[in-house]
Amino acid sequence: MAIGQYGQVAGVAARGVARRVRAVAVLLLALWVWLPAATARAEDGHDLWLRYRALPAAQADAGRAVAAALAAPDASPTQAATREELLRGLGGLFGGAPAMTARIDRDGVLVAGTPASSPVLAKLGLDLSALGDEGYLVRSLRIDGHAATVIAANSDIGVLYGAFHFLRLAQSGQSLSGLDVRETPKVKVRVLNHWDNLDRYVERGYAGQSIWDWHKLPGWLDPRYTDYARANASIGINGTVLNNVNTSAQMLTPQYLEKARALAGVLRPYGLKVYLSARFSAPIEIGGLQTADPLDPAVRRWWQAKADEIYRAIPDFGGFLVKANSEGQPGPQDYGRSHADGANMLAEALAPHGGIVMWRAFVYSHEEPDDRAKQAYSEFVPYDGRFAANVLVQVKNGAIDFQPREPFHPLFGAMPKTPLMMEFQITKEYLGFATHLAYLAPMYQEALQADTHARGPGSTVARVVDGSLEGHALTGMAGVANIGSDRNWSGSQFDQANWYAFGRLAWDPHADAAQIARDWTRMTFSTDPAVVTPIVDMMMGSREAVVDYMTPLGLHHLMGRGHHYGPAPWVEGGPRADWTSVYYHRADARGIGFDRSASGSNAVAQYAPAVAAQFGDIATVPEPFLLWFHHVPWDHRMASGRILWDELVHRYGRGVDYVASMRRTWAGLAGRIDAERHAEVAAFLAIQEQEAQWWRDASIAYFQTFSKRPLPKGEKLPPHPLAYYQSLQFPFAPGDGK
Ligand code: GCV
Repeated sequence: MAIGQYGQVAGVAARGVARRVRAVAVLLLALWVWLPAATARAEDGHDLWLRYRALPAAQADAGRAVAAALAAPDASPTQAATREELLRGLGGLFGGAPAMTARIDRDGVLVAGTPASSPVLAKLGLDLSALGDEGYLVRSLRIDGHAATVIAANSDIGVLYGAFHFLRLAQSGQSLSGLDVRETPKVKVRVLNHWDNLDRYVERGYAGQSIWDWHKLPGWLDPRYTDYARANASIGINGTVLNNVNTSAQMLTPQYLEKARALAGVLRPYGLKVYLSARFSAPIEIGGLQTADPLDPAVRRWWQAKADEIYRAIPDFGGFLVKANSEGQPGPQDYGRSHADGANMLAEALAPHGGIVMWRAFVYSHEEPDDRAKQAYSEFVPYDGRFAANVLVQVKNGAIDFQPREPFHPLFGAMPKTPLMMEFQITKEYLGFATHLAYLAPMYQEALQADTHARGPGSTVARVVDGSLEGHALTGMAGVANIGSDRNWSGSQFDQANWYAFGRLAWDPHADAAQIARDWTRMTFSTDPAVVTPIVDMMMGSREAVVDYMTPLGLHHLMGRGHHYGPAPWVEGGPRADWTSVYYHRADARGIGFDRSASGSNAVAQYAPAVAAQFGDIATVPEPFLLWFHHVPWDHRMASGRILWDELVHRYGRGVDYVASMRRTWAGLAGRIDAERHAEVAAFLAIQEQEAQWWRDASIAYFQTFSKRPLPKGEKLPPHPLAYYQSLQFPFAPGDGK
């Protein structure tokens, strides 16, 4: 191009640029005027289930009549938070906040407080003795001849929980008259476990970065921390472990303890205690000692001094969570000591301050070639009764690792002298990451309602966890958080339901998954039955669909290596056999499945005799666990009348079909759900359908090389040869362990 020409072109370009700049300026001005209004209406899921959008007129009128005025103290931070939440919630729902009052001189006063904080409640003399320090009651009654509602408890936190209960009733469109609610938590320690690293990377996290902005702490307290605390308090969660179980010792340095102190200050008014994951080798890494041997006096002194230091900064510190001698983490076995030795050393350091140790039973040894499913039991049962009184042993729901379906962990019921806390995974490491709609409460409920038979029929896992089976007062439930920096907190709208359901089940492990789904849907989307019913139906079958299209009939651990994304039943080789897929499915020309019966690894023997007999016999094992416990011939006749191979193929397809049906249901809700959230869910469901199909096709292509059988009539062949599925690589899939 000649220079003159260039100049001419440049001149034209310059005029074009000027025109574009003017156009952009006009657009920006328009946006400046329009955006505030638009964003005020935006529904991107950031408000979680605490949206407090205006109720339909009739419900709002009825609500206003019940809570026209509010008598609630605000002398303590928790009281202030309670009052603020009630004003915010009732104001949003009823179209105007109630007036504040100190007297009951009319109908429709909502009274919230303790006998110590509220003169009205002190005069009423309600019997609160059975409520403990976190329970509450919500009751409609008459005070001085006026209709009133009271939210009463023995502690400020109890009142806050009660306020959230009242708001839930209002928000989910339930009647606010004739109330007589009495609630106490059935589990004492109800905690989230964040697998968040100090560089904000979240292991197995699919919702962005860690919400803890460590670098800016303690100077900057992101308002999100308060919203996080509100959301947790609304479902009764009372603790949070801030850092990953695969932790750096840095967390225990003064620099980071100062940051944790700042977070504790924000979370405290909402009843959330801060806990930390502790690296067992910290005395060496940050303490300058030569050893971390739990029986070494210098090591014990180091932990005691560390505990004293932490409690000086955080007087209500909850305690430590420890992953030891598991997946390369240091632990007491490095010194020939036991898990009890390690846990008790930390327990001793925390005990004078009232802290606890949550010692994880997720262990499987590098040296031990035994069935991985058996190892935690083998390592822990001999120490039953040897743990200090302030130790909870934290046990995953199943013996392998948060698979879409696992039988309950055989440790439940096998350590009667030790309080065992449940560990569920809320983040969906093995259930499709953020994009697959899988409501996990039915999975949690399945584990909790499983009968260990430890003390005869009715010895459910829930009764082990709530302490009622063996009379333990220290009880707990942990959920591996799915929370991150994404606007919608959990990576998807529906993953919020799993956070919500975890909290509700930690409060009451006997609660019902469908009821929880109804409450969540009413609060999150709409109280309209035309919306609630299809959404709840869709949610309730969603986890089973994932089981179907990923790991039907008891198959497990068949996902991509390392990142765990997508199907890879062909994974073999590498550092250890029990990190491969072939170790778990054991497909061959004869059949498929892991023989854990008496003729195989005999893992069934770790269950109580009645359960072992049921699981150990191919004729009585429930079909959902068939291939977990047995190696089954391809032509084994199933309850449906199909042979095993045909049944497998059928289940894969059934899972895909379910996702297609969820897409149709969701499409039918267009216009009834705000456009932004509707579009996001629709897009994610489309991804889920593609990926479900991928799981089905890849799995069938692979297993057919063993079964050597045709697909049943009407079933479509995978569109690609096996080599295609095997060639797919995902080096940047999120959440991988580092
Ligand atoms: C935090 C599985 C996960 C790991 C996790 C581990 C655990 O193995 O893949 O990322 O590590 O469980 O629970 O400790």
